[in-house]
Amino acid sequence: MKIQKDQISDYNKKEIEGHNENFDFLANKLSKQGHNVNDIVSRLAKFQVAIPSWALGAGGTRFGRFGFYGEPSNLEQKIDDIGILQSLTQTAGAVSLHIPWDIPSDYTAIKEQADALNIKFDSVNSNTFQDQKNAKESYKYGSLSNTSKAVREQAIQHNLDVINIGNKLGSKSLTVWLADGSCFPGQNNFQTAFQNTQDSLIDIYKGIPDDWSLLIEYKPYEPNFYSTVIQDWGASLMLANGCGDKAYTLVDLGHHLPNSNIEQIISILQLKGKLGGFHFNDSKYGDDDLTVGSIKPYALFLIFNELVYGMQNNPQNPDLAWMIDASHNVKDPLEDLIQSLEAIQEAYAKAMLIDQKALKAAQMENDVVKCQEMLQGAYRTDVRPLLEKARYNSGGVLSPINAYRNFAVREGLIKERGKHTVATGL
Ligand code: RM4
Ligand code: MN
Ligand code: MN
Repeated sequence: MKIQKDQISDYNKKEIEGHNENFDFLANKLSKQGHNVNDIVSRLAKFQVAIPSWALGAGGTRFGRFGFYGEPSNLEQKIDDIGILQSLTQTAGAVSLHIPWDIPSDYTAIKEQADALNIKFDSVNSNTFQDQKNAKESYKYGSLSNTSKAVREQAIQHNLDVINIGNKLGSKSLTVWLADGSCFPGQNNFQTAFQNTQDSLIDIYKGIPDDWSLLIEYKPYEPNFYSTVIQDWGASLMLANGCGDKAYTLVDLGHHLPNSNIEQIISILQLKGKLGGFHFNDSKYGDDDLTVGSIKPYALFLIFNELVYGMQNNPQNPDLAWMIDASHNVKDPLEDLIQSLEAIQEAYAKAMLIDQKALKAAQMENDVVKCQEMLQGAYRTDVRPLLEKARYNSGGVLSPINAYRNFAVREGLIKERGKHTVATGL
């Protein structure tokens, strides 16, 4: 199913008047405050977020999985779904593949399909947290950290294979997330597990092409509940430094213990030129993988404040790999992704309203109240007309969720694919 250009322009006609009114009012106000509104809108239009190939079906929990009708059952259909997101939002210009869940069968065909939909191949993700059919060795007791050399070698080889696949598609980074760790005290020797992981990552790093990055993701617990080998950003940074210049830390918003100051972590990683990628989601307790901005929108805004500061002041970082990493049971995955994309853009737009120079001046004077007023002033601004304008200028729709429902996209997908399809993934 494809959304046609004239469907979009017909739809926008219904909403353009209301949009223009809201936009003019806001643009006028912001210009008076000294903001360059056109610049903000064009930055928003450029900001593209990768969609993970595993988020297009219904997510499961360890207690069950409730399917969603019309799910994509192969990679081509997943790319089609991202094409729908891209037509509506003009923000979902990339896909991030998880291997082996989504190995292309015909590389040329899949590249052509993605090109036609204006979708790039972002970071490729390896998977050594599940055993694959017919695999010789098992990852039950870890992969890159395993006490067995044969297991480590199999896991290293898998990562090298993933680089190879990404290379054929035009990806520029490999993301490694490990489930390695232990469930019980005494099960592992922490030092041996860490050292094995470092050595394995160095072997993988040797296979990273010159214009690629190796992104190392951390997570404090789950599926191992006593210890995780790469438990936090410090461990990830140490491992990245141990590999070399092309290795970076990847921050997943859900991978922190409650109340961690994520924006501070991001800020320091940027200062050191070691922030390589980002997984957006939201959570109340752990790695809940909920819709971005659904629980803690102010925290998301504070994170973007640091990211905007970093974009302006820390050229030592590579272009970040932005990705949504969320999936769950209760929403239509495409509507959910639209909401996440909107929340990301909203936080970004608000962060761009902070006058960084004035903030710095207030900080120099230790004017704590003024600093807070500046942050919260930006946060309280309803920036949605700016997002609409960015989408509209790029050929998207003014209100993606409404348009999605108005075009009866899910119904169309069910007609095309049937009800009981199941997507690959968790
Ligand atoms: C992990 C982590 C990884 C993702 C898997 C599916 O918790 O967030 O990034 O690849 O889940
Ligand atoms: Mn993640
Ligand atoms: Mn996660």
